[in-house]
Amino acid sequence: MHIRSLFLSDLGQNTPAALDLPRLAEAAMSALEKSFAMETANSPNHSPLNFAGSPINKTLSAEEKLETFRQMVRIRRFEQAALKNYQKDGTMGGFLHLYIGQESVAVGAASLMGDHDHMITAYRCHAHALAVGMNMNECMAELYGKATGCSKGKGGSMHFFAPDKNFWGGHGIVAGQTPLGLGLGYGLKYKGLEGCALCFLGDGAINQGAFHESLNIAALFGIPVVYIIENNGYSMGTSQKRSSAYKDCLAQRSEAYDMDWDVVNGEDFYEVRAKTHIAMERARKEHKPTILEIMTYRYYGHSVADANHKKYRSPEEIADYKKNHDPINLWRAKLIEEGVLTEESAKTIDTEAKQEATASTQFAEESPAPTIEDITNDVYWETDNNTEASQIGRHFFND
Ligand SMILES: Cc1ncc(C[n+]2csc(CCOP(=O)(O)OP(=O)(O)O)c2C)c(N)n1
Ligand SMILES: [Mg+2]
Repeated sequence: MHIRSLFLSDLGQNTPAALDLPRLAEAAMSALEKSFAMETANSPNHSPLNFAGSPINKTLSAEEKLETFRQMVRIRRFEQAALKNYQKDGTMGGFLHLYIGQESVAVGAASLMGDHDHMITAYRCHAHALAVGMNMNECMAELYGKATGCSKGKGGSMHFFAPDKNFWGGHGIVAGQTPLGLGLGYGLKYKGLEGCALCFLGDGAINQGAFHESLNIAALFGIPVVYIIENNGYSMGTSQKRSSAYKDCLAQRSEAYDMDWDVVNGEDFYEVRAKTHIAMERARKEHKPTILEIMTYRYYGHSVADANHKKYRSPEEIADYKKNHDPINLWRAKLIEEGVLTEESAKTIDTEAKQEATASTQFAEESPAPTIEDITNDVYWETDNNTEASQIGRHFFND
């Protein structure tokens, strides 16, 4: 049995049926994948499932590998500090959706981005923000609703943004980001830029009409967009099996739109990078969209308000993931095995990440709150720029 099938069959009745990955991969194989498979098949050291040997991973330097590990650790420590702060004294409010357990997905994808690539995601956005290079201070301050936050304290947990880093948020309407991701890709093609849009969504978002409308246009117009389903098995308290109709997997639905797809084992950092890279190249060079379904898991509830998260899944299931499938532990072990990381340097990276998170808490707590005068700023471009339309209060229709 393939490792991923084992991984899924461990999960019990609330989880997707075991996937036969080799068969699915064969069905979904593109020309690029075939050339990689042929290359690896011809090399005595690399089997097609040895993703460390994929072209994009072979070129990773030791320093770059360490950097990806550092990013994952920073994200986890940031979120653990955020949870602690949230529960501390009530000064942090609003939603808090933690990404803990899924770190390899955002970091793997962000590590592949070039100057013309863009990223957009749903409300579980802390990791994507840090992975594209936002700093902990602006992110923690945003959680506290402070003026120094990345969205000036008006967005909170669900709305981290950094347009200067090609990061377009942080969206609360389930699947609302999917037509926006399409638009990012359309913009690239329209401007003749060789880049792609990475649009993340949850397994619960795939049944939304807006997503299917986006898929249709993406395939019809040849838009350079990669839809990445982060399949953590649950949408709020509902398992994938109880919410979605599917044959073998969710990504396979793309076949109805004549679109390429693949399923990815999210706990294997090399696999995340290898398969995401193939999809990104397909978008950049051939203007073809792809759906990737990355199998992953969240350790905490849907948000901090989800106190019953051990009722819709067993404590054993969560414990199994933490013990056997944690993406940070697995990447750490791989890097130690490769001689890139030592136990000692791993500890140093962890200590530094904790210190950075603590410092960001202090920064956020000491930062000023937004002023009342600022409350209507950054809502309408017309108001901010004092256009004629804003003066008559009719922003969109002049007749
Ligand atoms: C259009 C819409 N319907 C319902 C909701 C309420 N809601 C918020 S998150 C969520 C579950 C989404 O789950 P999934 O897409 O799997 O993402 P995950 O939370 O697992 O990352 C729902 C139903 C919403 N925000 N928007
Ligand atoms: Mg989900």
